[in-house]
Amino acid sequence: MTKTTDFKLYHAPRTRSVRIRWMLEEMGLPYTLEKVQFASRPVGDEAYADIHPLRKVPVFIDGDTKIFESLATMQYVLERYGPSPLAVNPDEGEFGRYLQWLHFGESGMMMPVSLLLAHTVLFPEDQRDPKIAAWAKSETDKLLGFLSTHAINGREFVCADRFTAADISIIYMLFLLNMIRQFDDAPDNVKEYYKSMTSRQNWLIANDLD
Ligand SMILES: N[C@@H](CCC(=O)N[C@@H](CS)C(=O)NCC(=O)O)C(=O)O
Repeated sequence: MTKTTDFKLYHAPRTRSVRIRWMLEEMGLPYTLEKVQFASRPVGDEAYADIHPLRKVPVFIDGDTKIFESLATMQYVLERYGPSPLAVNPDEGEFGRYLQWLHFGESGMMMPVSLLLAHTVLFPEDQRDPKIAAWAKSETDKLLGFLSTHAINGREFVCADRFTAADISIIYMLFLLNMIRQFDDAPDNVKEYYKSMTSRQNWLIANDLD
C-alpha cells in the first residue's frame, strides 16, 4: 500500500534539521520546508513559540504528530513510512550496533561538541572559558578516537554494510566540528569517512545554505 505523506519540517541551515532533510531526500519522501530564522536568539519569531515552546529547530509535523527531536523524527519516519534500507531491522545481526551509533551521534557526542562550540565560537568572547574549551576539546578528541577504532575501523559505513540513519546521525556532529574548525586533527579514517558520506548528492541538497 502506498502511504501518502504531508510532512512539514521547520528548518534552518546547519542545524539538526539537516539530519531529517537528508533522510527524507534519501527516502524520496516529499516534504514542505518551513524556514526558521536562526541568525539571532531566540530562534524564529514570536509565532514560532507556538510551534516549539523552546524555540529550537527542528520541528517535524506529520498530521497530528509533532516531534521536536531529530533522532526521534528519523526513527518515526523510518518505522511508519519504511521499510527503508536506512533503518536496520531487529532481525538483522547489526541491529544493536545500529542503535548504538545512531544514538551516539546525539547522546554520546552532544555535550563535549556543544561546549566546544559555545566556548570557541558561539558565546561572545568575554563569556568564553578557555578551561572549558580545553576540556571539551580533549573529550571531543577521545570521542573521535573512539569513532575511529570502534565505529569506522575499516568500514565504509558504521553498520550493516550500507548507508543508514546512524551515519546521518554521526555525520551531523562531524559537520559541526568541521564548521568550527575543530576537525583538522581528527584520525585519518574519520576524515575519510566524513568526506565519503558528505559527497552523497542528498547531503548536498540537505545542507543547502539558503
Ligand atoms: N536534541 C535536539 C537538539 C535541538 C537543538 O538544540 N537544536 C539547536 C540547533 S541544532 C537549536 O535550536 N539551538 C538554538 C538554541 O538553543 O537557542 C535534536 O536532536 O533535535
